[in-house]
Amino acid sequence: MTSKMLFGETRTRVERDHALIGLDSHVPSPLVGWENTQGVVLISPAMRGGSGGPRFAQYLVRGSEGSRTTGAAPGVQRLVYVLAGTSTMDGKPLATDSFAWLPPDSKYDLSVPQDCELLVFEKLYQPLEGVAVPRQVVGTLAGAPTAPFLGDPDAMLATLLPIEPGFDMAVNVFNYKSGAALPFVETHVMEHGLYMRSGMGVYRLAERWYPVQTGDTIWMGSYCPQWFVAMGKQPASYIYYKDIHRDPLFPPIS
Ligand code: UGY
Ligand code: MN
Repeated sequence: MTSKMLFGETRTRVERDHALIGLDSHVPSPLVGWENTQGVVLISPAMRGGSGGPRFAQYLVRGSEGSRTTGAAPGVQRLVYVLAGTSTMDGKPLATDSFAWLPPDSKYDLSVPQDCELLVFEKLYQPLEGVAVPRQVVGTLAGAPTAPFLGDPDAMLATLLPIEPGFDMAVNVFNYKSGAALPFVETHVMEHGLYMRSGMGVYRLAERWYPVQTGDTIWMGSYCPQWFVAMGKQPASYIYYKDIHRDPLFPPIS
């Protein structure tokens, strides 16, 4: 049951402490750090002119002939998640719902053929004294530790990366049965970048309630009140980023 929006309308909103970017707003462009590659930058510090905005980037990579990358900008870590198709990492296949966490200043050969789509999170790595930078992690959603969120088996949370101080970011996948919800309105120092993998629901962001659906992107800044309920006939699933394990008195400069 979909109805086409009248021209001149969009659900997309960019507010002081949150944003919703609908599929209808996507504008592809060449991606810096990638060869022969078009993508859509969904979230970046530019969202609020670089000050007080997101401290990370989230973008889609649309595969094409010759599309590849060999590393991120200096000091930048990447989490690459395969939304569709199969990409190749150093000669090995990275199939749909697989991921790779790539440490800062590492080199690799990641190619993205036509019909493959990636979701990428990038963040300047914040070293922690006495703690080694972790090595590359490659895994699958199916193999990730998964548990009921705060005891609710209708809201299952999969954590893709190890919860260790070496990692200053987490990327998780939330699977909700229709009708399941976050148990309370969260307000926290961590920020989020979210991508709706499937289904629909209602997201509360600050003092607004947004209907959301597959393909939507959400930025939640630090301390943005947030709550979600899955609705409709199908389960809902989203993948999201959060910054963790670092002293809030010394945030990275954005
Ligand atoms: O990890 C989280 O903070 C998560 N519960 N937030 C969210 O899904 N909006
Ligand atoms: Mn949260």
